[in-house]
Amino acid sequence: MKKQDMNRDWIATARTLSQALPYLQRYTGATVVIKLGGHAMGSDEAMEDFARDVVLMRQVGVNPVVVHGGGPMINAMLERLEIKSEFVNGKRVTDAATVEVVEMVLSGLVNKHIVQAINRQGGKSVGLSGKDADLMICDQTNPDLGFVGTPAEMNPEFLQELFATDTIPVIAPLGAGRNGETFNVNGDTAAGAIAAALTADRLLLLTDVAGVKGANGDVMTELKAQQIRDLTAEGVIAGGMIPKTETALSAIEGGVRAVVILDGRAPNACLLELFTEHGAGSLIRG
Ligand code: X2W
Repeated sequence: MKKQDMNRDWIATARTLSQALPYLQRYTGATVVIKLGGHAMGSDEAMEDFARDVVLMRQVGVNPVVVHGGGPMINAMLERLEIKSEFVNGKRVTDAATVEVVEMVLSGLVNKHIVQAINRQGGKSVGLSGKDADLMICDQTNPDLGFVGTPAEMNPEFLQELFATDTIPVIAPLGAGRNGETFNVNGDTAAGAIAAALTADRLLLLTDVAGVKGANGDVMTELKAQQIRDLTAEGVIAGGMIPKTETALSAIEGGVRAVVILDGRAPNACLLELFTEHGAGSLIRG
């Protein structure tokens, strides 16, 4: 690169930082829950980029909370152990053997992978699940699904203590049952419940699609809750998008200010959404 062009590059970087000031000010002290789905977790480089974005958020005074999934990683381990698995309405039928694997993979492998990536970028991250400090007490969703839980009682107070010490919680979507059971919770559902319990300013649902598509196939950048209901009734919102939009609606009803559904594989997706005028994905408000 020519010296002159290189200078231009740095000038553009400085300009970008300067233009971010109002956004940085707006989000100081804000709580942002980020759901990182298994399908949005790409290469090691992509994880490094995600971790850097989260550490930057913490650095500028945001309280980021990462809630993760890991469906594909659970599938891979179940296959290695030759345990068959099926989904009913987007939820894994979870017997006693399966829930052990789910907990080992999510709380162990996936959770620690994310924690380590954040710490390598200079953050201070701790890994938890919904069991820690009774964060997410669950009831059984439906006897036909086995150990699948629905969040019933949330105890998020201890997360405030972590925020006060600049600690970034990374949470696996498992919950404790009232009789000592372990429940497997859909990652989106867990993220929505945690965001509502914290009355978060933003819930970012990082997926592998660009956002909610309208009737013409284009991504809708802003939607009201009522539009989601209408588009779902019309069949425009369908398939795998339904659990995401349902999570968005219940999070908003639970007091979350806005929910964004966005492509987590896009570079710096979280920063683009929070700190630029451009935004990313579909922003949903009440
Ligand atoms: C999910 C939990 C992981 C998850 C499962 O067992 O796959 C249920 O289905 P993604 O990557 O976000 O899909 N739990 C009840 O949600 O992972």
